[in-house]
Amino acid sequence: MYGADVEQVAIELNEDPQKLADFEARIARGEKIEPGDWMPAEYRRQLIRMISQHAHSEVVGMLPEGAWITRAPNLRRKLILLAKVQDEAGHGQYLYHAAETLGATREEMLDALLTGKAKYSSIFNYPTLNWTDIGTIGWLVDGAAILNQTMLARCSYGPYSRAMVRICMEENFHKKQGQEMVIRYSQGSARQRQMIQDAITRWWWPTLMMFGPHDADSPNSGVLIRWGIKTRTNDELRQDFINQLVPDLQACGIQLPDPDLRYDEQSGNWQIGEIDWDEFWRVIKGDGPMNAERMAARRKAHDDGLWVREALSAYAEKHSPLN
Ligand code: FAQ
Repeated sequence: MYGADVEQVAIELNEDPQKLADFEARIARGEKIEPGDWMPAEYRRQLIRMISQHAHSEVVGMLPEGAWITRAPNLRRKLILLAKVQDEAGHGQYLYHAAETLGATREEMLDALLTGKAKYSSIFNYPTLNWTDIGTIGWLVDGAAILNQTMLARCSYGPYSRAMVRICMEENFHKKQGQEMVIRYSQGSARQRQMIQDAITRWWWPTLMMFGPHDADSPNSGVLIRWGIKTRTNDELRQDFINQLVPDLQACGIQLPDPDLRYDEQSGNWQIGEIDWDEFWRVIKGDGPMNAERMAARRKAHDDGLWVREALSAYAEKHSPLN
């Protein structure tokens, strides 16, 4: 449907054809769509879905790394990790604000997360088993997130695009600190080399899944690309990531857990074996190694924060000019 002409799409979506044509012309001119502007209901729905899921991912994403703050091997590493986890909380806040500009309330979004209606990134349902997982998350997971978010920084919706600019700057620092750790441990003692190899072996495939299903199995890509929310597809971004990471990890002496990995001279791409899509769908449907634990942690944080929300509401009411 999203390959069809504007008249046809307007009929399918029950939108005014002229308004839809004007909206699409603005996007084609590279203009940003702002909160008060006319937009199709489906554009609003897709953005709320994607931005709120993105916000949830940032917040749930604090958990795997947060678990290691008290176990960092030295003060420098602890300070870096603290700052990184705190940045992720900030990213969650910018993103919830961006979704609020579309009419979603914070309560609705949190309710959707806590009742399991909204998704968050599959990657955060895997455990962090040893300290080198922290460097691996930085280089691989933040690295993958940056590729996707650099694209989103150019998206057609103004508030999302602007939030992404700042988030990408911070994620770049996250990626660099992770890369520095992986390189250092890959040149370290036999134990450190074994630990970093183990971490990369565990995180490699789940990181590739972060980009989402193959394009042919991605129901949302058509509309997202038509309206300039995504400008690259899941498979294109995943391939860029593979092409960047494979030579760099191999240069560290790290083996990737893919017997089918090979360089294709003709396309200039590193080709991988088949991703375990059954695992991917299981994880996003709630049956990954850490789903239950992550949701329990978020529910507990929400319950523990009740007194703060109540205090803020009471303060706001007391100081309201209407009182
Ligand atoms: N996990 O039709 P598509 C980070 C769902 S931030 C879970 O291809 P779409 C920072 C998808 O929602 C990481 N679900 O979907 C950090 C859809 O289901 P729905 C998060 C996934 O939207 C680092 C269904 O599958 N980044 O890591 C996943 O076109 C370190 C069909 O898929 C963002 O959220 C997945 N991996 O493309 C924090 C960026 N993939 O909703 C802490 C914004 C797909 O229809 C530490 N989002 N699904 O029920 C996006 O760019 C897109 O939404 C994609 C998916 C690319 C994730």
